[in-house]
Amino acid sequence: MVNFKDIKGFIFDLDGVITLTSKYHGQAWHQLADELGVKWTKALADGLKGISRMDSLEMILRAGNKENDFTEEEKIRFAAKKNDNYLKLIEKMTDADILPGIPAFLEDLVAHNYKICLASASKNSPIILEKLDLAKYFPTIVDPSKLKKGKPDPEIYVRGAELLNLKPEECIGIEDAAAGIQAINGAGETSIGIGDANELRDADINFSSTTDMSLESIEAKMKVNR
Ligand code: B16
Ligand code: MG
Repeated sequence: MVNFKDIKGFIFDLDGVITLTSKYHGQAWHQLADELGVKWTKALADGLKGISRMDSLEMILRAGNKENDFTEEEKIRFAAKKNDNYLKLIEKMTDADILPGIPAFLEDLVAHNYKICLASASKNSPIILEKLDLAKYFPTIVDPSKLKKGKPDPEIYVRGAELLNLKPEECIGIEDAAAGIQAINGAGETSIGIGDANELRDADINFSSTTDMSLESIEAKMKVNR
């Protein structure tokens, strides 16, 4: 584990760390799965967390043994339809939808001159940050459409550190999904897992919720693990 004093930047996942969009993703995919005749299950809903839009569609089709039933064009149409529904569902999001502790944590990062970046698989993240009134904290956002591979591949976190002009070991990544923790670890950054510590056991540090996360609590946990 690196020394907390060497940390210069924080790279955030969006869904499950800053706000909860998974319920809206879930609703929109559920509707599409029903239309395609694929049985919707909790395992399927959980498996889609952190996964890109097209990879999510492939996962749903595989769950219904329909992976070979559609052309690329049809798949692109299905994904666009899901996204239209999703955009309608997130229309009413406001700063009340920010997870607890996040605004104070971001303020503290700014006050201590840490660099901040967003590493979300979501192409809709700039819209969501605007709705949450958090865009000012994120001058740097990794564009997921420019990436070759989605999480768990480390590419998105490698790119995040590059955009911040930092070495990976100077960065902390924060994630709520196992695929995301794998991506942070693969990038050579320090990983914080938010949520179930067993599910996220590969994280360097765990917090059960965003409420418990602060610069002080991170420093304390990093010291214990050294
Ligand atoms: P979009 P994250 C991810 O966000 C979601 O967890 C995942 O369910 C979604 O499919 C993905 O973004 C792509 O989202 O369709 O809006 O481009 O956890 O990486 O912030
Ligand atoms: Mg997430």
